[in-house]
Amino acid sequence: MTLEKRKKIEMYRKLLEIRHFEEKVYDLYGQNLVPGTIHLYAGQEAVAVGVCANLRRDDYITSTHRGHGHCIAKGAQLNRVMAEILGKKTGYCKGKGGSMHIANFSVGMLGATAVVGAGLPIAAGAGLSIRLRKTDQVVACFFGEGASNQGTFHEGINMAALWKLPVLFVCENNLYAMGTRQSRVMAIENVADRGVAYGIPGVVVDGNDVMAVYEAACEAVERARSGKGPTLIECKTYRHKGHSRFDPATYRPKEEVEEWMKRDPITRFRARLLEMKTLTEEEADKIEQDVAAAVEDAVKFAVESPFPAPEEALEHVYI
Ligand SMILES: Cc1ncc(C[n+]2csc(CCOP(=O)(O)OP(=O)(O)O)c2C)c(N)n1
Repeated sequence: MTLEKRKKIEMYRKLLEIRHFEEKVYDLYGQNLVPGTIHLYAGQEAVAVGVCANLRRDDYITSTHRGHGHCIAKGAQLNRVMAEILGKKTGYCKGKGGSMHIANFSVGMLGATAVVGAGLPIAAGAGLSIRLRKTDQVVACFFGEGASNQGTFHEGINMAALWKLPVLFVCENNLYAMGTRQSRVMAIENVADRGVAYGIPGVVVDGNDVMAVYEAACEAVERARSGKGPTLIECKTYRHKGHSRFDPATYRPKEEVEEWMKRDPITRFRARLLEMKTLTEEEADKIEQDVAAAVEDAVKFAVESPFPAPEEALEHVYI
């Protein structure tokens, strides 16, 4: 299957948006402008971009604590995501969600969550709502390999499989859950192998190859939209930074980090686009410059936006 040129360029731009965005968030955190902590998505961009490039605006996603990239890939505006992370009133949740609880229903982003594994039953629930409303929407549910050891993984996938709900369960296997290597807590190498226990397809893809992710998700979306039920897609990937902003990630061997850095999803996709003559060097550079400028604008917008007033503290929240 070949991807048309426009789609590939759009995906390249989105990958860059997420990378530049995350680098800025890292810096802003260092300047003490970000409340709480942050979990950066740099290195894993091809997963969110490859999956979301198959989704319509009215499709849904559920996210994790590492959710900035999911939000941007699903079509959220950089300005308002950045403002939310900085706790500003102009953010998608009026500054009250922040990095780990950002949601934006207008683009189908059902929410980030600090509770590991919480997205799976939520995605099954959204899938059930689609079934009851008789639409042809789908849900993509992102989670880590650590989350796949939670009971919610079993509960969510089991019900979705039983009722053939239109859900893509997308495991982002970045090898570590905080500082714990997968091999210390799981007897199997591939989370996708667990699909068989629920009677659904489980596929492993190179999560640092945006086209491979796109193609796997394309098949899973077709399956979901046509009423055949969920697919479990495991994307093998790697985060560039530590688990959170506080984590220097010294538990990862230097050679392993170097090896994965060579497989950076953006460098690889750029090389492929040049090789396929989809873009020239100049065109690729221009896209990156435009993205860098858009991210700068988002920072300016967020920094200059006001905080919510103290008397608004209890508005728009569940109490
Ligand atoms: C229910 C629950 N248990 C434990 C934690 C603490 N915790 C936060 S992130 C994390 C690791 C999650 O790993 P994974 O699901 O692989 O996602 P990754 O951070 O690698 O993206 C843990 C254990 C939590 N937030 N929620």
